[in-house]
Amino acid sequence: MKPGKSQMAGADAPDRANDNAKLDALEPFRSDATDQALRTNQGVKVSDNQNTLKVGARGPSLLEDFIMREKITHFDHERIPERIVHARGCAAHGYFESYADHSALTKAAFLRGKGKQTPMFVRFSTVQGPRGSGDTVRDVRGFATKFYTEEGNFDLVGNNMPVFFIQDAIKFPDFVHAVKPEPHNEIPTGGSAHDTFWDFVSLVPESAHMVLWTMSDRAIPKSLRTMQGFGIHTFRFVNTEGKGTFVKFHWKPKQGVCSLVWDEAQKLAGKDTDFHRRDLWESIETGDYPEWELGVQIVPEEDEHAFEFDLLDPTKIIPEELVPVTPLGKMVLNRNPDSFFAETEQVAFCPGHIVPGIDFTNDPLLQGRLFSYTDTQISRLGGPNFHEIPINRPITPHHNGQRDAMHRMTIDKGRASYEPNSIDGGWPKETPAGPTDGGFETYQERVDARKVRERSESFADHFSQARLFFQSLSKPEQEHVIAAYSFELGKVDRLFIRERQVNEILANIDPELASRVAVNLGLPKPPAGTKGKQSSLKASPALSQVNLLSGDIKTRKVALLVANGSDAKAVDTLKQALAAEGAHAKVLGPTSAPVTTANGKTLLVDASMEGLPSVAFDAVWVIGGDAAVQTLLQDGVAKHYVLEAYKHLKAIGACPGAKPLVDALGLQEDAGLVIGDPQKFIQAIAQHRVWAREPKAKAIPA
Ligand code: HDE
Repeated sequence: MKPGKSQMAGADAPDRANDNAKLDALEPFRSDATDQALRTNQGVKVSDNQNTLKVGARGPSLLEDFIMREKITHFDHERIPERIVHARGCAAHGYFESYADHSALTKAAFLRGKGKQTPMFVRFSTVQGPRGSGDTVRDVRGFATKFYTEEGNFDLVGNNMPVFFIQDAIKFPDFVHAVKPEPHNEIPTGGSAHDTFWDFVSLVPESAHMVLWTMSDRAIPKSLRTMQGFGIHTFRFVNTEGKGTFVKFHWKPKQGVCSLVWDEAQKLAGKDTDFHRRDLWESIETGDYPEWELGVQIVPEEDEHAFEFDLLDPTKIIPEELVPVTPLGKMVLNRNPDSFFAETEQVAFCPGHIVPGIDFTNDPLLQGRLFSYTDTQISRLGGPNFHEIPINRPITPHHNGQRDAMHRMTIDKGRASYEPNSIDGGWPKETPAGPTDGGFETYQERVDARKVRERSESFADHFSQARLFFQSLSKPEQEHVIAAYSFELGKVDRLFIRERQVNEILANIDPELASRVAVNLGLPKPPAGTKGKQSSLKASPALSQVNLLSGDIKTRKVALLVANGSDAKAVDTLKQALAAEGAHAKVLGPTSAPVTTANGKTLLVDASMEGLPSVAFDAVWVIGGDAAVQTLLQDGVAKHYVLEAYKHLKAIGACPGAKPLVDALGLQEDAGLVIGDPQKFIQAIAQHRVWAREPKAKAIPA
């Protein structure tokens, strides 16, 4: 379940075989069938796993065949209900390492010590679609992390966007019913471009900010490795002296933050439904362990009311320009699960899983979540003992008086399942709260008010931060937002819903956004918005992805296009130049068959161009060689390959000898289309996209 010590000790070239052996010893529940006999669940060795017991070779099957019945019965029950939301996901093991002793902030043991490591399991997900839906749909991504700390499990169950659609948990079933596929025909799968979603959000202005995030490039991440993660709610740290501090959690990817372009995302949903999970899996297998830095925005309790928004309102961020993110440590994902079902599917996160040193606030969305997650596991995982499933077990011992129920796995010794007791010596006993290593003690916040069903006045501003977000985006990012609203609302059948979203929501966010979307939908000019509250910041540069690139090309994937007659030396040169920067090149031919190079040698290819389309890569380079270029010029797939990479604003390189192909496609050199200059090509890849090309690229057929 958790990485063994050796694996946690560092991400550098681990001795995998050795690590696995140690892990097996640590985790006896991980089953390895090597050298083992095939047996029934009762331990009986099986002599024939091919044939049912019958009366004669052609006769009827016998009910007494307990081997066949056990096997089929188990099979009949293999599926469990998928998650109500976040059903599609993938996960990895790793560790967290604290940068320093943070005990002035929190008494949580996993944050008290420089270099202290804690095993982790992390599950990424989409929200709307079922388990088998595509990875690259426009959606929020779940970013659920479990820290197996020595004081118990801490789950930070966040998303890749820093705010949420609603302010109060009681609205969650309404929101989810609206965004899920429509009830009569179960369409659409995986997306929000349909009437019920836009009906709801156009009637609920508190959703304006989050909907803007989902219409931004953040909703189509390039990779799970290039997403930020956010705890969203304001939480509380409690230090060794019992002092509380408000915190907002942030995960910042070392790989930088970047996204797909919309056409690419849509094509990938068909060409590689598993694009994101494959990328995560392969990165870990290759040793390109993804890393994120965990940080917090720290707000002293005295400053609770110092902001122009309410810290308890989950539709608001604290702009990083007002409160910077203080780094606490890093997370490294370095091991893939052995069993998707046993680990990724059965893992049960809950925002209520906290440890001493961390506490909640009164955010009404968070408060509802504290109830919902445990409750849902009871039906999804079949009872209240889901904490005994290996992936969910804390690494600490856990003894208490809870007994029995479905699927109990622990065999409790002793007679007393109650407390206090004198029969078992009073064990297990409470631990008094303390500065460190104490029992959990809730932060003693003073609350003095009437019981009401009310929304705080301080939650009433729904547009100022949506506006701040839109105005903080670069021009291309803004264009994508306009295009996304136009696309989604264009799929809404009821015209009054389109109009309401534009006139009552977008017009209050930004006049240009509203009028451009109105034009695209053929709607009348929207009214002037009510403006409402303005953010005191003009822009928050920390919100734009163009400011969040890693600056290098590590782990980027580059396609080298070859054919018979390609220049073998150019292949080697490119491969070496890219490898030196930590990128990965794949050689692609017209088919999967090896090609013969210009000097008559056999060159193996990694795949055909159809097998690994350009959408699967960050950049493309066309290798020179007269005969090869002539072949590629006759090959529609090859030409489409380069054109599509151009359309998707990717770096494209070509050997001087391959320029005729670039010319024949009518493409001109630009900051990202380079002839014969690998270094310039590498710089272009580091920029992620050639944004200046976007207006021109629109003319390329999709
Ligand atoms: Fe969730 N959410 N949620 N959610 N959520 C679930 O729990 C819920 C919310 C998030 O990889 C469910 O185990 C309510 C915000 C993630 O296993 C369920 C409310 C955020 C995951 C549930 C919210 C999230 C879930 C479904 C409003 C970001 C996937 C299965 C009060 C901070 C965890 C499950 C995984 C999953 C309820 C709102 C993130 C039904 C009631 C806000 C990442 O319990």
